[in-house]
Amino acid sequence: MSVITRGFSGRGRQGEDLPPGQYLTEDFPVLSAGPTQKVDLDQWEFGVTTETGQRHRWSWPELLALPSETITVDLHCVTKWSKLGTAWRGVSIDTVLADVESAADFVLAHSYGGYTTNLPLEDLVDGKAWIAYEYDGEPLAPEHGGPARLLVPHLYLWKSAKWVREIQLLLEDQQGFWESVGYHNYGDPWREQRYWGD
Ligand SMILES: Nc1nc2c(c(=O)[nH]1)N[C@H]1C(S)=C(S)[C@@H](COP(=O)(O)O)O[C@H]1N2
Ligand SMILES: [Mo]
Repeated sequence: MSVITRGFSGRGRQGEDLPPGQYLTEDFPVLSAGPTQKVDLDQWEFGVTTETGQRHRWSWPELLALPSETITVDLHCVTKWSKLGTAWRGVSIDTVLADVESAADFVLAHSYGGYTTNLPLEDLVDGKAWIAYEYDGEPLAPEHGGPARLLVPHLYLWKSAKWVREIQLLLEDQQGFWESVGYHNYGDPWREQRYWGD
């Protein structure tokens, strides 16, 4: 299956209409709060845990066996760079949630290395987010979150947790790493939601 996402807002993508305060970049900056994680694929595991403690787990071969999609999306970092038309392959969050029973409205995404970020569950479903493991036709490089990262392109890129390990489903919102130190809880680039109070 192939999905072309033109930007969740429906705007054109050729730079005529960048989110406010953003500039275009051609290269792909690396931004990490800590060291690049090196996760052995034999040990690697991705999980979904529900609010009742039900656990769903995928090994690396199990993740690769799930239906994947190619997606082309624009990236917007809160440090003001935007990169347009990036090409990825990954598994839709809809696919990993297909057999998960939950009444949750919120998610805390956890990464190898301890990074966390929070999102409303509705921002991960209906074709809006992926567990991405290829970039530009190649395995995702470790500095960009390989072997696999969350990709939520309609929000600022700090929501796209690199080295993603787990999606924790929650009945109540729980702030992640940047959200707890002053970054906006939601982070919509088109509304320039960079910091608390924006
Ligand atoms: N695990 C983890 N994920 C993370 C980060 C991080 O520090 N650790 N930084 C976030 C931020 S602030 C940005 S802008 C993007 C950067 O992704 P890139 O390095 O692939 O450009 O990753 C996000 N995901
Ligand atoms: Mo960022």
